Amino acid sequence: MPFRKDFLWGGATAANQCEGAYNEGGRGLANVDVIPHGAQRWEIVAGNRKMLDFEEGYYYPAKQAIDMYHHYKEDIALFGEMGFKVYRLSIAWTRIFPKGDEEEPNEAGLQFYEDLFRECHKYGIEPLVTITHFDCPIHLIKEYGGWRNRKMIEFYKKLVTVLFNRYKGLVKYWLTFNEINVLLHGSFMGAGICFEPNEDRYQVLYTAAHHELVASAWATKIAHEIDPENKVGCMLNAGTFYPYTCNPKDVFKAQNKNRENYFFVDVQSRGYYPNYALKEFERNNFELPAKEDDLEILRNHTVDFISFSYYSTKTVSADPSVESMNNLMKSVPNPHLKSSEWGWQIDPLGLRITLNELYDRYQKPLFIVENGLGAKDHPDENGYVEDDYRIAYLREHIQAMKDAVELDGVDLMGYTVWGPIDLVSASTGEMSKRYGFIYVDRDDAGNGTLKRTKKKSFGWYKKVIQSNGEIL
Ligand code: BGP
Repeated sequence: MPFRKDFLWGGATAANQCEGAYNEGGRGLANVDVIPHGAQRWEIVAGNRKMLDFEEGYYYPAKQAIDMYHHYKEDIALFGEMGFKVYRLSIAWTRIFPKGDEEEPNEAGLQFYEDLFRECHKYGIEPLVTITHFDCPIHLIKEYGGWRNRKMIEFYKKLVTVLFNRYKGLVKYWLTFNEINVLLHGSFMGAGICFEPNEDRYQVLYTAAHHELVASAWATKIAHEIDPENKVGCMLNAGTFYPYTCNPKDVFKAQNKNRENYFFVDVQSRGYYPNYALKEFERNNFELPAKEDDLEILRNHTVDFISFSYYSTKTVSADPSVESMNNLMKSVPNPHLKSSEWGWQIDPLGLRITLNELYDRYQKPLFIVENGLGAKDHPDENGYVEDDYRIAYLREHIQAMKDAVELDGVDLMGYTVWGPIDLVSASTGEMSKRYGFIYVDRDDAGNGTLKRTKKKSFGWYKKVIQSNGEIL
């Protein structure tokens, strides 16, 4: 049997991509609410165009999303029916602290998640909670500049202390920051950063990174103090960079690109800044804004496990004439791989490679907390979707992870498919980029009944879980 008996099969969502109800239960406004669908989206996500409130003429998909705020009982029942062992979800910071710097938390928000966690436990589902999944209260951005400001560490510490106390006994798996490395690319979405004209972006980004890394270590410390049962993980947007050719220049470039990502986990898992990063800081005249006991906190409070999202590998070339595709991270199209309808390349063996790289490097349990295929679905008149393409994608990826466990000895705790129920896409704001086992009747402009319908993949994944990955 390749997988542990207690292997955590399930699915993953993020508050802003599914909850909706943006102004209910005393919730405040967050960066993720004011990122519209459409041509402007990427500029805003990246922090190049400031939009800190709703503006006329734009559609904001997070406002209603799939309205899970009001449908969570129905949705969790469906996850239970599939046999989920774990459900990864995120807390909307602004439900707990609507502005972010209040003295007291918002009871309605705390109660909402308590009810939701209790609902999970009814079905034997363990919640896995992402403390921040791309969300930052707008007030903290307007007032303090988001994660560029050291004060964010204190606000975050306050948030996590409230969460760990309130949900003691209900939640034991926590992730500190979703895809922490995304702050380098989607800086407004990842860290609430809007760039000022002509400022030194390197300084801003690595200052914010330091603040998040220290906040993450504090969270680990506080989690363990409040409940020694708590297990805290970091979360990386992973996918190994391949060299485009065997030219050593390409290989070296790939090594450097990998380090740009592993940098975060190096600190979170080993507890100190690696030499290659210190040298890079020096070359960029960047002085680490480490104060007080930062370095000690980092060293003494490393994560218990390493989680990551995996959609694809990336490819780099040292030759500037070789063109890249411009996704979240630039990548040269890999001629050996097919692509999804959104140009994301499909590489199941790359998952096995990534698992091995991470395990070799850190020797800590791994958790794949996102993987899946975003595709256009075509429901029949009853809303039923025959999504064999999605089943094929997942089957190949699960086989690759099985190989990593069975043949390579990687220690893997679990696997949560991204978007087990259709939800809003983070990169495009579309509904039509669907990942789910459950179809949601809603389109890119916000029309639809929100009715939930099981797709073909629903029954397939149920069998995968039932057989602990034996039947694919
Ligand atoms: C990851 C994010 C998720 C999710 C996923 C799929 O980067 O953590 O929030 O959305 O990617 O991406 P997309 O929604 O753009 O297809």
